Amino acid sequence: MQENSQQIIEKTNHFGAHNYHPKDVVIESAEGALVWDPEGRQYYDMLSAYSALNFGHRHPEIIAAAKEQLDKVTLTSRAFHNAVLGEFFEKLCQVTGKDMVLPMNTGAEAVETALKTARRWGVEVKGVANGEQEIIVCENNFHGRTIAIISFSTDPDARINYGPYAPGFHVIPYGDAAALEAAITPNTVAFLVEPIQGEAGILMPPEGYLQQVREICTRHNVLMMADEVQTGFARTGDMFACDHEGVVPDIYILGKALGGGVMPLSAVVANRDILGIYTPGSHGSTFGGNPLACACAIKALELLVRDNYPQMAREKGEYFMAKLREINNEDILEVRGRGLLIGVEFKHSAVGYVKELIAHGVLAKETHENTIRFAPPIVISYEQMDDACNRIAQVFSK
Ligand code: IF1
Repeated sequence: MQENSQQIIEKTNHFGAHNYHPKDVVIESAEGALVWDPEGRQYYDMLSAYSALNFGHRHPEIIAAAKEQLDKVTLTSRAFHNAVLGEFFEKLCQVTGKDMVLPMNTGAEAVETALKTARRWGVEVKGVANGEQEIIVCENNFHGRTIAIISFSTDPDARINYGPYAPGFHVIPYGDAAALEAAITPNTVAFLVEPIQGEAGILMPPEGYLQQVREICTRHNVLMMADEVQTGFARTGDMFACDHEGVVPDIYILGKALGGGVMPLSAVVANRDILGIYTPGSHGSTFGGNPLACACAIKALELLVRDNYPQMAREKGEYFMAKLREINNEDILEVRGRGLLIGVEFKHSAVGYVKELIAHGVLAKETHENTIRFAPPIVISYEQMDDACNRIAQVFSK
């Protein structure tokens, strides 16, 4: 039976837990930067599954790689080797400049893996007593939804009534290097940080912050763990957002776009002196590193370099941001961002605008009420950006 959007929404709301409050749009099919609903209405996807769709919907070469793998083998188990895992590791090491990869599935799992890595490294390499390890994190962070991660969230919606909370985390203000220095103790094993805070409203730290963090972490033998789940893989106009300050973290936490927008795939990437702490049985995942996800990732990593996605995002981002800045609306406080991760902050709630944008064929979402995030697939064309910006201007000028 062919259902219309309203019927689909009602069914979804009836049978599904209400841990989301989606906008009234049903996506039935998609290609590149465009999506369509069951009634055939067309929209620009300006959210890109929070940067998981950097390559656009159904990039033809990623789909071809997935189809080829579908006809061979999709899942083995880490009890055996699979024919594509090694190649995926090698390619990810080339792109990150690191030695070793530990694959998982979701961003939250990669963050959990980084936390476990740091705790174990803290005992086995740094010499901290087990149970005494401390990890420093930032206010307004977003790192995922697991118990450990929400234990150090400062967002009441994300953590309320999920206690008891995991100990061993210390929260400091974001963008404040002095606060990091002051929070470090002999038991500190790691500092977990987003190079740009996404969920907090596309917040860029003060220029030089990441370099200061790097210097402080090195001086205190504390692991710098960059959560590049959302910012990684060209989104911000560099391969990684840390590149903007020429900073190399000890640990990259990666996800979202890594699976090419087709499969969930995440990873912790670091050098041997850190990831070398793992021994058989100490960590793992049924689907982590499965052949289908790896085949998608191998192609995605290849495209990133071959087609120079960082440069694409940088140039398109500048173009898009300039167009947004031309829009005349006294209620716009700021247009900010880097590459194609852009936030438009209003003096008041942006929820009404989001609704209007959708009615005008532009899918976007507010973050923290007042800021609208624009993060189209990096493959969006200039013509499409022009058209989308005209629609956005129409809405914002009202
Ligand atoms: C949702 C936000 C974005 C992330 C960073 C880890 C994860 C995320 C920096 C976890 C995930 C997502 C999750 C998604 C909404 C989205 C989001 F608004 F909630 F904050 F992108 F900005 N580190 N971010 O941004 O990755 O386990 O989800 O694969 O609905 O929770 P995951």
